[in-house]
Amino acid sequence: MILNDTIVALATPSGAGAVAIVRVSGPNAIEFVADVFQSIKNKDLRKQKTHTLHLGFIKDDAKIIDQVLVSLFKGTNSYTGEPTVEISCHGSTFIQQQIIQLLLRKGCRMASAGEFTMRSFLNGKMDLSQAEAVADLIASDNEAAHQLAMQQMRGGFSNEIAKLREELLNFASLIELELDFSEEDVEFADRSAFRDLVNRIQFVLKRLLDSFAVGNVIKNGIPVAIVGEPNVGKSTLLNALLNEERAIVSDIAGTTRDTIEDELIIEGIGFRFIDTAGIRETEDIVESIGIQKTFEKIEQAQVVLYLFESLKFKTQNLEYITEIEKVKNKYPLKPLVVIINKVDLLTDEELQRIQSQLEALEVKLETTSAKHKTGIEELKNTLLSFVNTGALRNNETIVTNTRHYDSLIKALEEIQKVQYGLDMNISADLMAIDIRQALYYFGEITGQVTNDELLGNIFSNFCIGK
Ligand SMILES: Nc1nc2c(ncn2[C@@H]2O[C@H](COP(=O)(O)OP(=O)(O)OP(=O)(O)O)[C@@H](O)[C@H]2O)c(=O)[nH]1
Ligand SMILES: [Mg+2]
Repeated sequence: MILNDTIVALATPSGAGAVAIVRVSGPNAIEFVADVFQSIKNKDLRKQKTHTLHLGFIKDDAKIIDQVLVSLFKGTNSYTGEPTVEISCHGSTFIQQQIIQLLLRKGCRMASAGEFTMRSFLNGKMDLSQAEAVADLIASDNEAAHQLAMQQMRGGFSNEIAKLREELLNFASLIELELDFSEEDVEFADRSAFRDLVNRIQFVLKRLLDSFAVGNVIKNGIPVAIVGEPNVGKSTLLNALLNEERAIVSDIAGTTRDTIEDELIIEGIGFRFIDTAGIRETEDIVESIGIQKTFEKIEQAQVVLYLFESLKFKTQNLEYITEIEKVKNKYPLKPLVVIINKVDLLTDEELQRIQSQLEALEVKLETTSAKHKTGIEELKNTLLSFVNTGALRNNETIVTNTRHYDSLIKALEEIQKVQYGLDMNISADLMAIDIRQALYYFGEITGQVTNDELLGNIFSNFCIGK
């Protein structure tokens, strides 16, 4: 990791805007900018206090490039933990490029993706999971995802891990001390207190691992597949949910051939609805490819909305009940909502009869008229009931990051080995190895244990300028 040079990048999105910010960070940030900056009050930037603003011109020798406002962050008082200057210029792409080119000629280097945040981490301004939360924060596009990223950035989850790691480290040193005195057969590490800690760690790790299901869902949205026979109103339902004419609707069976996806945020939770080709036997090659895709989408979905057409239920025979059961048995583990659509075509008596007949089935049942937009709000509430948002509301720590999840699993495996060792009364030297391993995985999360490859992976996912 090279930290001793000065980097520059555009911090605002590329393209034209009202203003743009060029960010410079590194040991020579202030000198390099001072060289090209002419204050309107003839101030020398090098002599100004930290956290001050200065109006002036960026000049390339005699040529004025732009009138700008410069913010100064001196010493370690900045996002990156090193001297930083932010130049707010007019947002033309030409001006942005001219300023960046000028600073590159002065000796800056173009920042790589995420390098500002990586420096922040390397300079101890934040731990690794907080740095990762910065990327999540920038990417968050709904209330819940935003709240999670914010919580992680404030250190919610790494504090907990860091504390447990500390306690475990204490025991590790005591047990290693025993090794030095192995001749004397002493126990420095109180085994019952240690047992206690190991239990507590397992409890916390399991809770964090469980929370990943929620975290993942919040971050990526919940995929919901809308499936059923042709013409039952799947595309009409998608449109009703989105409140927009997203998919083509017609009374011709087999209208939808490719899957159509769109996202809707319900009470802060993102749902990704997938309208699919109606399932039926068909000779049509294109349609059958679409149907094949429908089955794939069902596999990937976290919730399946299975639509039936109300007309099917008009007759008194109970054939449709077997059909619903078939669907239920086909995907026993998928949260399933059976929807009777086109209820506007039923009389009230018919609807009541059907509802009471279906009660025994123990499936989540909704009745809708996609065409007239009735039952849609109830359906949204049912969808929300699948998401355990309790943890979110209670401000519990939630894991959203796959890397953290992997490290937590490995840490849990190692801790279980330690537990086993305790139960089996194994020797201190063997136990010490397992504890060290567990400590390693804890450290991976907060960044106490890192390597260049890991850091490269994490920060390359950032945008340049962050
Ligand atoms: N009366 C009534 N008609 C509906 C309702 N929902 C959909 N329809 C009609 O049913 C026909 C089929 O609707 P689509 O939404 O295209 O059905 P689909 O399930 O997407 O059909 P495929 O894409 O062919 O599988 C259209 O003529 C819709 O206007 C409803 O709630 N009530
Ligand atoms: Mg359709």
